[in-house]
Formats: sequence, C-alpha cells, structure tokens
Amino acid sequence: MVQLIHLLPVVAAFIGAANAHTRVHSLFVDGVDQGDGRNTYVRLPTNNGPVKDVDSDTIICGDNNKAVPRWLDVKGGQKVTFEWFHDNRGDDIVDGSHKGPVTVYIAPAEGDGKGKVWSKIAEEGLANGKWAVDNLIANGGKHSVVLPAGLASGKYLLRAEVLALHEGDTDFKVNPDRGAQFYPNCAQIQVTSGGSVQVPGGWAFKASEGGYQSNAPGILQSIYPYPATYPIPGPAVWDGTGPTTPSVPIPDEDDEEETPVTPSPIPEVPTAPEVPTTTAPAPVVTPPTEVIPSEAPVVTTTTTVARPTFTTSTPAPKPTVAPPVVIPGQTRNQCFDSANRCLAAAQPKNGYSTPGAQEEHERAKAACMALWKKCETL
Ligand SMILES: [Cu+2]
Repeated sequence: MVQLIHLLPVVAAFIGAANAHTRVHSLFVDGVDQGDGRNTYVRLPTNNGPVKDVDSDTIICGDNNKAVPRWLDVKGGQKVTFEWFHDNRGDDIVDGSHKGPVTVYIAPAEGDGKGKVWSKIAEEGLANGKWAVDNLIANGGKHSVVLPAGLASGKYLLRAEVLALHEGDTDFKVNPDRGAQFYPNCAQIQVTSGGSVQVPGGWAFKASEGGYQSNAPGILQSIYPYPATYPIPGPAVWDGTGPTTPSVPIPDEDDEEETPVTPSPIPEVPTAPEVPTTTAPAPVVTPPTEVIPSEAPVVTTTTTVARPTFTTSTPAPKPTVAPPVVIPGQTRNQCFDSANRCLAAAQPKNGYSTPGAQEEHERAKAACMALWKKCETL
C-alpha cells in the first residue's frame, strides 16, 4: 500500500529528479509513542513529495491540510518528538542527498495556519559539518522540541519542516525542475496545562504574505561546497516567553539529547584529493548571540566548519549510478524505487559548479529514465 502511495512522487521524479522523499509518521510526548499519527493527528500529505512553490497554500501544511480526528494532549514544557519516514516506519527516512535544515513552528489551530499566525520554536541547520537532515537520518527520523512552559491552553498546529537543498542552487521560479524542496507536515495538539503565554505569531509561510521567498538566502542556496555559514530561512526562534525578537539563532532542537549521534563518514561529500588551493581558509564564524540550552550536548552554529576546500578545477566526481536494469522478480513498485534511487544517485554531488557536471547529470539521469521506461512495462 505504501508502495502505491510512492507512485506519485515517482512521477515527480521524472520531472524534477526529486525522489526518496519523507513525511511525519508519529509523535512522542516526553518519549512516549502516541501511536500512528498518519491522518489521526498528523495532517499527512497525500504523498511524500516536496512542496517547491512557495506561492502555494501547500507550503503551510502540505497538500492535505484539513482537520483529522485526534488532538494530542500535551502540556507546556513537555518534549514533543517528531518521527519521519520515507516509505515505511524505521526505513531510510529520507535520501541522504536531501541535506538541509529542520525547523518546528507553532500556531493556534483555528484558521488552519493561514496568515501570519506562526512562530518558530526550534531550528537546526548546519553545524560541525553536519546538516540537520544528516542528524535526522542518524537519529532514526526523530527530532524533538520542548514546548514553551507557559503555553496557553487550546488547540495548536505543530508544523515540522524538512528543507532539502540538493537542488537549491537553482531558483524554482527560474527552473521549476529544480529548486529547494520543502516538506511541511502539521500535527494537531491540544495544550491542557492552562498557562498564559500566547503564541506571538507574525510569520506566514506564503511568499505573497512575506514568507519564504524562492530566491532568499538559505532557500536559493548552493550547498556544495558546504557554506561556511548557513542562514536558516524564516523568522528568529521565539524563546517561548515573549514577543519574537530578531536575529537570535537558537542552535538546536535537542534532537540528539537522548540518542547521541555517532559521528559517521559523510558519503555524500566527494573525497577530492588534497589539492593545493589559493582559496583563503574559511573564516571563523561568530554569530552575534550564542544561546546554548543547558543540557544539550549538542552542536552549535558557532563552530568553524573545517571541510575540504573544493576548487572549480577539481574534476566533478562521477556519480555512482545504480545499473539501470530490471532485477528479475522485481515488482513494478520495487522497480520504480530502484529508478528513484538511481535518480538520487545521479544528483551532482557538487552542484553544477564543476565543468561538465550538468552534462554528466543529464547523462546519468537518462540512464535512470531508461530503467523507468522498463519499469512501466512490468
Ligand atoms: Cu526528495
């Protein structure tokens, strides 16, 4: 059944080489699994494909933004954990190419998130050479946020967003085949603690309402080589006590708190040979304010990211493309999954910044699409 749902993004893959996407499966409250959230308390998008048009209503909560039966009982100060999945719970979560930030927003539920009603309560971007998505995958699809302690009683939407930047070097409005991929998923919660803190709001997602712009920093964003600093899109994080204040980066959403993430090699980064470069070393980055939550042993945005430096003279690494053949015994959907993985592997790991990268991508993509055609005959 899940495989059938996956057919839709597969079609999208044909157009935009977008694949191996993700959705929210369930939530945990203070570590307790609240049961399958899909269309019970999560307004589950109809498929796991991305939203790319920031002028669309779907940027708010995906393409299925209507009330579902259950409202999760939570109290201010409790920890809420989102769990994402690709096709099935506990699988690969999202393709490793989908690097980018993870954010969480909150708004009163009435109005279904339309207008400037949102406040950001957590964000994680790029730190110590790891993207939030890297950490999300390493953490089994889970990331957490602590709700503001004094949150007023009432119904709220909690909106978690994965933003994948593997095609973010191009403005979607310039080339709709590429562009940043947003994965907004909204969960329904009901706060019963009876506090007095109102969500200040002030943020709308739609471009026309002053929200995400397709050419804004952090959205129109080349990620190869990794930027020295990555500006997470959207407003500053609300501290949960007062009105939103400008430019206070909050370094983490404590998603590594209970499960320390084991550092692992980043296979997506091309291991270019040590090349002498005239490029100046990356500057030490010091954001204006550093707020480190007490208990989290976690990454901050302040560290210098020591990464191999790439120059435009470095040859583009050859993408490892799965052989475009139908494996005997494969079902039609397994075949489409293979075609999807093939397309993911065909993504230029260094963007189009190296000579011939675009041609190589087109060639690799064509091989995947040949497999695609064969899948259609199964
Ligand atoms: Cu995708």
